[in-house]
Amino acid sequence: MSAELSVGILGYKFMGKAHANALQRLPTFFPDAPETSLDVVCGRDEDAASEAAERLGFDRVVTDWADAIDQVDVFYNLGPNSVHVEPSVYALENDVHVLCEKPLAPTLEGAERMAEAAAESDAVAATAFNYRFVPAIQYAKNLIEAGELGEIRHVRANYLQDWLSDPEAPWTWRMDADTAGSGALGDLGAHSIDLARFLVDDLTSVSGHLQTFVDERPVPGEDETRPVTVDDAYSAQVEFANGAMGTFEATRYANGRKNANTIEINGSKGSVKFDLERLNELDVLLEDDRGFQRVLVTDEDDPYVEHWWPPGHVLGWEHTFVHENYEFLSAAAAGETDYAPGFVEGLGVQRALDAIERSDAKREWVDV
Ligand code: 4PW
Repeated sequence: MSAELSVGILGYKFMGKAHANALQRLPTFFPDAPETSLDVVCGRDEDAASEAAERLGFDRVVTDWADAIDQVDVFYNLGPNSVHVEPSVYALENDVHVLCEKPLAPTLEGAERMAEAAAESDAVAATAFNYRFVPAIQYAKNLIEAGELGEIRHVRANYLQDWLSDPEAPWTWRMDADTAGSGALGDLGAHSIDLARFLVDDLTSVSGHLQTFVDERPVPGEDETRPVTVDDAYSAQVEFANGAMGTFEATRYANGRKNANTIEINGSKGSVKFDLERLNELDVLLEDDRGFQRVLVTDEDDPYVEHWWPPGHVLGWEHTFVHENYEFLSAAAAGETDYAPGFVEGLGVQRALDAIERSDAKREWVDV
């Protein structure tokens, strides 16, 4: 492998743009990050992929994912969930590093195959849980690990959006069970569950509830509708390994909520509250406080902040991807196969997603 890591991406829309932007920011803001060359975009539609390659700063295009993987050091799997398994396994079998978007796979079996391939590979596997890399979330983690909140008792995690509340909003692959696996549960709940596992502990049992509000949606540009075969919303009660209890919810129908990814953790000595829509802040209550104090997490000694701007010069959503890519590429260059969040963590979340669906189907508590 050359000193420069060549990168190939599968999927060049929303997540392609987010990761390409991150890769381009790294040399300026994280000069110790491994050097990369933006090599190849993979897509079945050659014209669309060529347009994306030019816009995102990649050199060339291939239409077959195996060809792309054969030619690069690092493979970014940013396509729909149904294309996460085979290309990621193929890359890991060929010792090509992989960063795969979440949820890891449409099914638990798929995620298990991916985690097995990662365990047997010399390459580094990452699951793209970008919200771990928000400075305020890392600040919360440091407080929890230092025992500042005491024994953790409650976790309350919501991820609320409203882009489907109009029943005429168009059908997309995210509404198809074969392509996506699940709906709001996997797309949004995966983030909440990962944050809870990162900050608190593993989930051991769950009571889940799923709901689909609109059963079919219009197909853009065609005079037909297609069925919605995933959940529009979920909620879950959760038991953690350390004895804490949790309540989780995600929906695409919370009118007025655009990207409200929130988590609140209450311990025996203190609490923290985070809201992605105010991602530079963390509400903190410590032992002697009478109320929450709003901490602006933009000081130079706050996680990742020294790479950016002076205090108060706030960061945005896209910076989470820069931090994530910095950590992943650094681990890839160093061959750190125990990188987290890896496929082990992706599988851990997938087990919880699967348990929530099983619980809903049985209408009873189940073990994760
Ligand atoms: O992180 C979120 C995703 O999981 C994003 O902000 C948008 O909603 C895109 O997919 C989901």
